[in-house]
Amino acid sequence: MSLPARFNFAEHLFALNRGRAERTAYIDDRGTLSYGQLEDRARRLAAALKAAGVRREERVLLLMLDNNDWPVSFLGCLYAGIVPVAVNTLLTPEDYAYMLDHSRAQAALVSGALLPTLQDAMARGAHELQALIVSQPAGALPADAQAFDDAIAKAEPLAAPANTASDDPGFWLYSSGSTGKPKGTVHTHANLWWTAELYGNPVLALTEDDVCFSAAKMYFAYGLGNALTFPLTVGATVVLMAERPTPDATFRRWTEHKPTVFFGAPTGFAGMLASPKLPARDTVALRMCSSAGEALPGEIAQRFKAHYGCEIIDGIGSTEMLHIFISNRPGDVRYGTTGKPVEGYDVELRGEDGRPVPDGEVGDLYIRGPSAALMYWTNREKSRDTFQGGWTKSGDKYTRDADGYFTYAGRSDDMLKVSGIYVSPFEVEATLMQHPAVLEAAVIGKEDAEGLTKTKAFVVLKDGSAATEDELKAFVKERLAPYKYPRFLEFVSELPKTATGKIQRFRLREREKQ
Ligand code: 3SK
Repeated sequence: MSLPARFNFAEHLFALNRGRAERTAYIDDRGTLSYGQLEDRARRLAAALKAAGVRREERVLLLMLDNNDWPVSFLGCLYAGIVPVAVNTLLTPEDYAYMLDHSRAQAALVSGALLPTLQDAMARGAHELQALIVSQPAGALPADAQAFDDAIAKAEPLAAPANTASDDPGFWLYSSGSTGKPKGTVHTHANLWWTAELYGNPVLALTEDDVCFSAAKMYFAYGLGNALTFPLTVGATVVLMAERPTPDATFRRWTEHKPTVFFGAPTGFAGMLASPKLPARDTVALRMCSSAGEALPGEIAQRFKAHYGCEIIDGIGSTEMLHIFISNRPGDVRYGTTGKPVEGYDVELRGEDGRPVPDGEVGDLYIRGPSAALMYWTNREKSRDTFQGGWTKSGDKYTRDADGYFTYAGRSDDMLKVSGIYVSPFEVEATLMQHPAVLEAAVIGKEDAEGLTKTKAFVVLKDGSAATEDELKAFVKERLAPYKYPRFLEFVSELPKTATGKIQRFRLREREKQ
């Protein structure tokens, strides 16, 4: 398996689907987009961006809800050799201000509903935006902005793709760490192809008759593969949903659009199984489900299978590796495990001495494979720590059994994964400490009754001050992305600390287990 030295992933997908111009590529809440329209609109957007002065290799912020304009934007940028920086739509103006400055984005593609947040970000700090293109504007546009549909209508399709190299930077995703700012993870055109070649095609084995639906949004590496790379590689149809993936919203798409393959995360599956509105088996068309983001408790997968007769294929991937590298396989699912390495990826579990650990022992997970990111942009220290001579450090701990199945054993750092999204305890603690009544705080992960991780905060109040649990939760919710607020909160008189004053979160974790 290899790629030519010159390779443009958008052109690769368009060429694969030129015989399917009339078939539906995407369905969103407003209508459908055929494969022919997808290519035409993406090439027009590519021309519009160039006309606006954006040059090859320059970055464009892509802050958009999942709808038909998202793949047009992403592929339009790639076609022009422009680098989309696809960002989480749930973040704060401060987060976007950092991303604009750090990526030096020259233009932004933004959903109308998110325009006020972006404008707030633009007012906060340095940015180099020359053009603002607004998808589905909610009202009158600012003088310097243009509507997405107008920009596309005015442009002629760009005649030819940028002559990109397979290893050229193709796009960025931001990845969060336990400390510091989010890291701009730079992926190549080839990396997208590799995830389809190694995981999408052989493991999922989608066909053009599949209808795919991903609860994970496309700005996540998981969602990008599920709703773009893998289905478009085989000419399948994708259902897109702009709203939050609540059980009700998901059920509506299951019964209206009849997806055959659903991509979710454990918290979502648990929520759906607990819902009194869970659709009956004969009202849906699911043939296979995928789960990632956090380890899937076996019991949830078994209850789902009993109800729908359909397997949930659990796997683990990362933003750095772009998609899944250890996975169960359809027809070979071992509940409670993440399965076996995907062919084409090498996986090692290393002990504290850096050497491989024997089966049954917990080790730090390292992966080697061709879809690894190039680097974290302008972050040499963290790039060196994560991308080590062909191997990528995942930050997860795993065990392998004698049959070769891998089982999740926690994170190597203090990071938490809540509903499949990384949360830094330090960020939540720092926010709690901005409250006038809070002296200090420590945040850990706590398993709920379903075995899924939620955030728990231990809070010490200042002498003579008062605050309620709800007040502090609301305080965090107002200041951070909503998924980061602590679901559990306990007031304590002091926090366990080392002699040098460092909070011992592991002691709090142990206490929770008792
Ligand atoms: O969280 C995961 O397991 C995952 C899977 C695919 C792509 C990206 C990620 C983070």
